[in-house]
Amino acid sequence: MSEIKSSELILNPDGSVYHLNLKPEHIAHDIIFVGDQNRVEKITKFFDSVEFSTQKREFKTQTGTLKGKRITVMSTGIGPDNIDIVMNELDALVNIDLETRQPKETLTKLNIIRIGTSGSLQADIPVDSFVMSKYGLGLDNMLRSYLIDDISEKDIEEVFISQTNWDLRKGRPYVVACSEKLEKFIESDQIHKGFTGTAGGFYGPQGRVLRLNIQDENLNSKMDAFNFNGTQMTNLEMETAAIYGLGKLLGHETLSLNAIIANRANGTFSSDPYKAVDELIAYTLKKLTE
Ligand code: R1P
Repeated sequence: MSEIKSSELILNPDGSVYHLNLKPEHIAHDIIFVGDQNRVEKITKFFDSVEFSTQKREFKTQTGTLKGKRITVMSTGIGPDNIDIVMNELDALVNIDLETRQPKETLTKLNIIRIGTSGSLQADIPVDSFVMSKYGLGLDNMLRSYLIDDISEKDIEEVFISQTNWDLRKGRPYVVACSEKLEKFIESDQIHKGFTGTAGGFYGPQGRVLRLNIQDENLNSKMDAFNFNGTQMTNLEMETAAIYGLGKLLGHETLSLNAIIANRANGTFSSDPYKAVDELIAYTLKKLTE
């Protein structure tokens, strides 16, 4: 195979990948994603040691060890466009030989868990609870740049498009499932299993109206009412479906966990959102190391 050109896989002068500033030896195979760069140290402060730390733009990475397990924690910033960068560059670190610029013959699978924040769409998933996304529903289109027919759940997509009367000029929603392996590892009766919508923006794309009219003012009530064989949409955020989609395409295990900090159904916001996130961090680290 011909080598991947330097305009396509961009490396910094020190050989690290362009946006993440990382070399292969800097990352563990167990990775935690967070959105907020200030959340990285809220996790690594529990580590027994931190061996590596770097940051470029919103992408802050620390790798260390907790109870003998090597873990990398990385902030992705906000949104599916950033997930495209993070997933492709992480994959390049393990599955492309950066010297020869050739894909490796033996592929490495990463385990990636997101610890995020999200707004619930259902009154019975209250603020301060946790949601593990069984499915990600991408409303953002980023993944549509790839060939996704083999990994997307077209039957659920069709029902969503029809029940919400989705205007396809906004692009075609896609649905991708989580890693069953990681789901079994992390699940418990402390965590809701959910169906998570991933929007390409925070305001209009999530049905929030400030000063601008939105294309479908009934979008949120239609999403609340969506029902696929008893499965309802639980929450909305901006990364999960993109992580699941690129994870499946590239061959990595991915799971997204969110602390619910707002409830869009009853208009409430957590009185202490940082506490909810801290509790989800503690829950996840315990599960990863027990
Ligand atoms: C929006 O405020 C951001 O918060 C949520 C959304 O997905 C989006 O990234 O997650 P994080 O707290 O993980 O960033």
